[in-house]
Parts: sequence; structure tokens; C-alpha cells
Amino acid sequence: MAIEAAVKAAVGAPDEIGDCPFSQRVLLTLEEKKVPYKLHLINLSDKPSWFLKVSPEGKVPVVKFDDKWVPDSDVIVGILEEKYPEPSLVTPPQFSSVGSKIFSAFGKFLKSKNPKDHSEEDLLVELKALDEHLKAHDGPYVAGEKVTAVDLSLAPKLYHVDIALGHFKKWSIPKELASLIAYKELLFTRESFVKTKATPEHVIAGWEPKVNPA
Ligand SMILES: N[C@@H](CCC(=O)N[C@@H](CS)C(=O)NCC(=O)O)C(=O)O
Repeated sequence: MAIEAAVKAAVGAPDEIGDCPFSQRVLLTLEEKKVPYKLHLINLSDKPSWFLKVSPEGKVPVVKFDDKWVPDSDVIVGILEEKYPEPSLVTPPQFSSVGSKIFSAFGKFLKSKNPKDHSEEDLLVELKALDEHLKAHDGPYVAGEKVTAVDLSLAPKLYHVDIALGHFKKWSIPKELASLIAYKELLFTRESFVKTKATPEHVIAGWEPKVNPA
């Protein structure tokens, strides 16, 4: 039975892939493992009733395995690894939390209206830590020469950092973080990423109401 994946549709464009990094992480895992899947795009401002039945919290992504819809990208990625072990995307445990604070620090800085709240510095600390990790280990990926789950989780988040901070704050990752910049470009040009990414316009439209609430 084919796998079905329900992910966020773009804000204002319900037939296009939206800007949910957790959804993209699941699609990246399916693509990297070459698992065929049927895609459902969910308009989060008008959730269909079948979706609310299978995702009681109303959250994407949800993936259907053997007739059962499963929420949460961590759980989904774990099941995909068990069911489709090749190619292995397992991240060695010592590397699995690398970069894990970047997305929350990014969200705080993006939404901050107070230049003195240290949210920019807090994000820089997290980005520098990832840059240092990449410099100190044989890459080009977080766990070595092969892409693993941690990279597929970080890639959509770093894309949001680029697009949303570039647009709303005219901010970009400092050039000194050269290892991080090379790493994100390597991820963004993977075939799986190009196929599953939201357009920059959709990323901006997704953040707009959170950055500038009505
Ligand atoms: N921990 C969840 C987070 C999923 C999540 O927060 N999804 C957001 C979109 S990116 C969502 O569906 N929000 C519900 C809504 O906006 O109505 C995961 O990793 O899958």
C-alpha cells in the first residue's frame, strides 16, 4: 500500500507546497529513501474534515502507514527508518542534537520588535556553534560524509533563516560563518530539497501573520 503524506499547503496557494519545515523534513526523508508516496496538501486555514479526523491536533505532517495515520515528524522519520532502512539516515547519537536550538532562536529573533532583547545574539550563538561543529569535524555533513536525519531536519530550518530574516529584517548569516554557509548551500542544492521546498514567496507569506499580527 502506497504511503500517503499530508503536509502544509502554501498560504494563499492551496495547490502548492507550503512552508512547514517539519513537513519538508518528512518529504526529504521519503525522497532520500526513494519511497513512493501520495501527497496531500492541507490548507491550514481551512482544514478538511478527513484531515481533522486523522490528525486530531490539526497538525501537519501526518503520514499513513498500513492504514494508520501517524503525526509528528520525529515519530514519522523513526518509522520510515525502520521500514526503509536503506539508505540509512541514522544520525549517531552524539550528533543528533547538533543545531537543535536554531529554529526556536530564529523564531524569537524574527518576531522580536525589541533590538535590545539579545535575540539576534542568541541566534548567532546557535549558528556559530553549528559552524564550529562543521569546522571541527570531517564533513561535509553534520555526521560525516553522508547526509543523515539531523541534516534533513536542519535544512528546511536554515532555509527559513535565510528567506524570512532576509525579507523581514534584511539580515543574513555573517560571512565569517563560512562552513555553515557552505553546508546550507550543499543542502539547498540536493535534488530532494529542490523538489520539496516552498518558494521564497510562500515562506514569507507563511511568516507574515506571525511577524506582523493584525
Ligand atoms: N512537533 C511537530 C510540529 C508540527 C507543527 O508544528 N506543524 C504546524 C505547521 S509547521 C501545524 O500543523 N500547525 C497547525 C496549524 O497551524 O493550524 C512535528 O515535528 O511534526
